[in-house]
Order: sequence, then C-alpha cells, then structure tokens
Amino acid sequence: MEKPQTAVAVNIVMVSGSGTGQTTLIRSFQDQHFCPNQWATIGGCPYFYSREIDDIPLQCVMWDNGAYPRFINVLPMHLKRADILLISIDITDRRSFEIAKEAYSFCTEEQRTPSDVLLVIASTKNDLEEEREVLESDILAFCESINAPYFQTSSKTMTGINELFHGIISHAMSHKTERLREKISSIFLSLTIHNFFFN
Ligand SMILES: Nc1nc2c(ncn2[C@@H]2O[C@H](COP(=O)(O)OP(=O)(O)OP(=O)(O)O)[C@@H](O)[C@H]2O)c(=O)[nH]1
Ligand SMILES: [Mg+2]
Repeated sequence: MEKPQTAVAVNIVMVSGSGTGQTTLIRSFQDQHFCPNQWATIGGCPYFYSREIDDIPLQCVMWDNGAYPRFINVLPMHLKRADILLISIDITDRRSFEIAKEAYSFCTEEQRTPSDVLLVIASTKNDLEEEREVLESDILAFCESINAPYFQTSSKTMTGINELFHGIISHAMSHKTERLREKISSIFLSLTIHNFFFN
C-alpha cells in the first residue's frame, strides 16, 4: 500500500448513559492499565491517540461524550464527523441498556451521522458477572437488529480493550485510505480530461 503524505484521521464518537465506564475504557486503552476514579464527564472531551500502523500515520480522536441524554445538545456537532459511533452498555445496569437503544435511535435519526459510519456496540464491566442486570442474549439481539459488531470488555481486567480499539481503528483506516485513493484517482482523471480538451 502506498504511504499517504498526511496522517489518516479517525474520529471515534462515544456515547453511553451515566457511569457506564466510558471514560475508564478510553483511559485504560491509552494507559494500558485500569484507570479508576475518573471525574464525571461534562459536555464532551477529546482524547488523542497517534501511531503509525503498517507505515501509515494515524491521528485518532476519541470523543468522550458526557452521559446520554444529559449532554444531548453537544452530540450532533461531534456526530457529523464520526467515522465510528461506539455505544457502550454497562452489563450491571439495566437502564444503561435502555439508554443505549435510545442513543442509537437519536444518533442515527435525521442524518446526524455520516451514512458510512461504522456503528459498534461494546459492553463494559464484564468482570462483574455476579452483578449482571443485562442478559447477553438481549445485547446480541440488539446488535443483530442494527447489524453492529459487538465487543465485550472489562477495563478492570483489560479484557477486550485492545481488541475493541485496534479492531475499529484498523477498519476505519482501511476504509478511509480506500476513499482517499478513489478521490485521488477521480482528481487525476478530471485533470487528464481537462488537459486533453484545453491543451
Ligand atoms: N468493576 C469495574 N468497574 C469499572 C469498569 N469500568 C469502569 N468502572 C467503574 O465505573 C465507574 C464509572 O466509570 P466512568 O469511566 O467514570 O464512567 P462514565 O461512563 O465515563 O461516567 P460519566 O462520565 O459520569 O457519565 C467508576 O467507578 C469506574 O472505576 C470495569 O471494567 N469494571
Ligand atoms: Mg465519563
């Protein structure tokens, strides 16, 4: 694959109900260990992740949106530029599942997200199986109904965290480099046609 001149930018927009463990998920991925005791997120907060993947520079922004629906007003602004919409469900909180379904409807209504956005569902706190309030079969049925890939995670045990972020980032990168290549070929084609007629 040809190395792009500029970095590929990937926007991950994250949405969930209060206390789902969304900030902890991001911080644990960034620091590669469990980061408890986060402040409650107010509005929306960007976290950055830059790497070279297969010689391609990557600049990833993970938008940590404050609890849905409390901070619903700032969400459309972030959704507009989303490559990935990541909705999380806390398995120990039945309400977080209901909120995730409501958030999914809000985010995908009225063209709030680009039509080619990758929608992903993650469950959190899978180390707390004995406190489970959301059936795994209900989450799977929801994911199937909206055709979204599903990742089980626990920030506490670092289970599924790298699989989740590396999986969605590499998907978005190959999607974006493909689109960039298509754009470059169409510009090249227009220039060739222009030169043919006007030179
Ligand atoms: N046992 C366990 N606790 C977790 C896990 N992830 C997060 N927590 C705890 O859950 C609580 C809420 O985590 P946050 O990351 O602040 O949740 P949030 O979704 O960002 O919450 P708000 O920003 O307030 O909406 C904290 O006490 C975390 O330590 C996990 O995987 N396992
Ligand atoms: Mg938070």
